[in-house]
Amino acid sequence: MRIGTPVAASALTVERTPLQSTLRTGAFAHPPLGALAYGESSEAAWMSGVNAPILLGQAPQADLLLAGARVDTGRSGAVRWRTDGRWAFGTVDLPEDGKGLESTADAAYRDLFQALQDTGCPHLLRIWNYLPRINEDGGGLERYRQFNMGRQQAFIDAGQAIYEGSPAACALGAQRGGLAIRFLAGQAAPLAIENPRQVSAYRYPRDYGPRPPTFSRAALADIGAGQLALLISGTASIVGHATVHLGDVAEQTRETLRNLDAVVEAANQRCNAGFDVGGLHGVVYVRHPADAPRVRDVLSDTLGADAPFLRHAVFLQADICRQDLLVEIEAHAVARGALKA
Ligand code: 3EB
Repeated sequence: MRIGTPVAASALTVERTPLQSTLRTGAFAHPPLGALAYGESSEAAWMSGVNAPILLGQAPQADLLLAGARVDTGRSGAVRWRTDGRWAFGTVDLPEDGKGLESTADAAYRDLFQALQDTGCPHLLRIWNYLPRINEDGGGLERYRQFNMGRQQAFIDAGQAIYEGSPAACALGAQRGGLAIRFLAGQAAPLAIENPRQVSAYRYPRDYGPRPPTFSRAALADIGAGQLALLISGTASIVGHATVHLGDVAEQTRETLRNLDAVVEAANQRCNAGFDVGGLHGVVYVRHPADAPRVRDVLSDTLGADAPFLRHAVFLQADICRQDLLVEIEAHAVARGALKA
C-alpha cells in the first residue's frame, strides 16, 4: 500500500511512520505538504529534521503532512514554504549573526507572517520552535526569555493575537544550527484550547521573563473529510504557573500526563471526537538521556503497556525551556468528529 493516499481533495492528513518507509521510491501518491523527521537529518527537500538525538534505540520516525495533489513551493524572506492552496507548511532556519535571539526571533516571525499572506493560509495551527542553547544566559536574560520577547513583538507587529487564539506550539533546545521554526497554517482559525489546571502561558507573570510565551495549550481543527485534528502544545509538569516536582522525573511525567488529560478533556468538551490520551501520537522530550527508560516506564504504568501511545511515542533528548523541567510531551491525534456548535 502507498503512504498518504489522500482521503479527499481538500483534506489534510497526518501520519506517523518509520522514516525508512517514507523514503522508498514511489511511496507517495503525490508530493507531501511537509514532514518532521525524528532521529535522522532530513533526506528529502520537503522533510524537516528535528535536531535532537533519538533515545531508547528507536528507529527514525516521521510525522508526515499530506494535503492536496498539487503542492507549490516558494519563499518569503527566510521562510521556505509549501502549500496546496488550503494548507501551508513552512520552515525557517535563521543564524543569529551576532544579533541576539530576540532580534532573530522577531525577524524569523516577521517572515513567517509574510509567508501566511503569500500562501493565502492566514491561520496558524501549530508552531515548532527549536532554539540553540535555550537555557543559556544571553547577556542578562535567559535566551528562551529573549526569544519570547522577539516572538511576542512580531505577533503584535503583524496584528496577530497574543492572548486567546494564539497557536499551539512547542519550544525546545536544539543541538546546533540557528533558530529553527516550522509551522502549519490553514484557511480557517482552529479552536484554541486551554488547560484549566494551568495559567494560560500568555498570562504567565513576569517571574518567567519580561514577556510571556505566545501559545495556546492546544489547537482543535477541522481538517476535512469529517476529521478533526487535536494538536497539543508542549506539555510539562506545571500547575498554575509553577513547575512542580523539582528534580523528580517520574513525578514530572505523571503531572505531565495529568495535564495532557486535562487538555484532552477540554478539547472533548468542544467536539464529539472522543480523544483520549492513550491514543495520542506523542513526542517525549527528555532533558537527560539517562532518564528516558524511567519516563517510558511511568507512561507504560499509567497508560497501560498496550496503549497505542507507547507504540507510537518518539523519545528525543532536548533541553526544555525552563531549567527545572526534566520532561515535556507534545502530541497530536486525528479522529472522526465535528466541532460542537
Ligand atoms: C510551558 O507549559 C512549558 O514557548 O512556545 C511549552 C509549549 C512551553 C510551548 C513556547 C513553551 C512553549 O510553559 C514550556
